[in-house]
Amino acid sequence: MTDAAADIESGLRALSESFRERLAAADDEPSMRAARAEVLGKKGELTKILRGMGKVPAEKRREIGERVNAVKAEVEADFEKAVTALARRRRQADLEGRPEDLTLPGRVGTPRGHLHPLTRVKDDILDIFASLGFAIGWGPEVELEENNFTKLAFPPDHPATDMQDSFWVTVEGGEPDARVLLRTHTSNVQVREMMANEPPMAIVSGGPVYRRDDDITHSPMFHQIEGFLVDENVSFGHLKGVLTEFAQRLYRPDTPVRFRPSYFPFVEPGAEVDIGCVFCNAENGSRASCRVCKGTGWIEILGCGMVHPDVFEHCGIDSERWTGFAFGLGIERIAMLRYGIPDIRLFFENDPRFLAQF
Ligand code: 2U9
Repeated sequence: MTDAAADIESGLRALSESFRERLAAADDEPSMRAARAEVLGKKGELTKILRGMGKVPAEKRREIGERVNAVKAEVEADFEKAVTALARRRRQADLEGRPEDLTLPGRVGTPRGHLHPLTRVKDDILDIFASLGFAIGWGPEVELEENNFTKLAFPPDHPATDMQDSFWVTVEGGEPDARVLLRTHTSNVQVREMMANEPPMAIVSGGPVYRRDDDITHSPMFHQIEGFLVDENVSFGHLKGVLTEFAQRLYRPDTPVRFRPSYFPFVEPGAEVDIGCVFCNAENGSRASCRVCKGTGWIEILGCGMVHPDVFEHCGIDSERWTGFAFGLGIERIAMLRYGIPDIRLFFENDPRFLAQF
């Protein structure tokens, strides 16, 4: 072999050797690329070695040329192998070093929604009446004055009919003297049922009602449940029996229940229903300081009475033949008592910290 050819040959060997060492020492891909560029780059070591090519005799050039190509291919293959091995080592270290198993279910769990506390209380109350044989009725929230006040025998000067106490609605293109408002109670359901059907009937319904009130126990929109039962020979005794059963199913079978005379324009006689305070206990002396019953031992839960004969007549029912009782309650009040909620506005703010407690 000529000297020039031998020099190239030994240069190539040294180059392969030192490239392999540099690859082995490189611990990231950029240093591996740098090592490859030092060998194969335009100004790299191979270019320097090939400067001696001119001195190689013509008959040797082909052999040396093949050798050069083989070294180039070897460098490329070593480089690819090293890069792949590095990626595999990294992945392995990553897997072994990672404390979490990403396939495990989350610790917090998927948060699930639930019914609003008012919906739960409403459903519980309607379920009790449904189990006592009442059908569930429905009526619109935007109602004629006639179905909201007039047919219920509200005197024309009753404060609830004042502009201050109701939300009146202007109906564009409606009848010129049709007076329309957001219903102030769910009594429109009973009025509509009586206008459309013949007794006997026992119907209960619940939903939003609207009044111009706003403080910690009154909201301009709140929810009521009302019901009534109409048949022949219905007495105040039936009213007491049904509502006592209702209160004792809603609270406890031994809950004391009392009926106190009261006035509502659409019933006669009218009464309010109290239950024995479930928050205090007279025996252990805490009653006087009870904030819920204010020391009386009783809490009011609903109003009721025998349907006024005028109301029957306004709704096309013969008051000589049919009698009936009716009742009404505020769902928020029952829910505030049940869950100890101090401010009615909490129900409507949709604060998840409040709602998550039910
Ligand atoms: C018809 C005939 C009679 C429904 C009644 C009450 C007594 C009553 C209040 C409770 C608290 C409303 O939510 S509240 O402010 N309701 O006390 N409601 S009797 O009597 C009717 C209804 C419709 C045709």
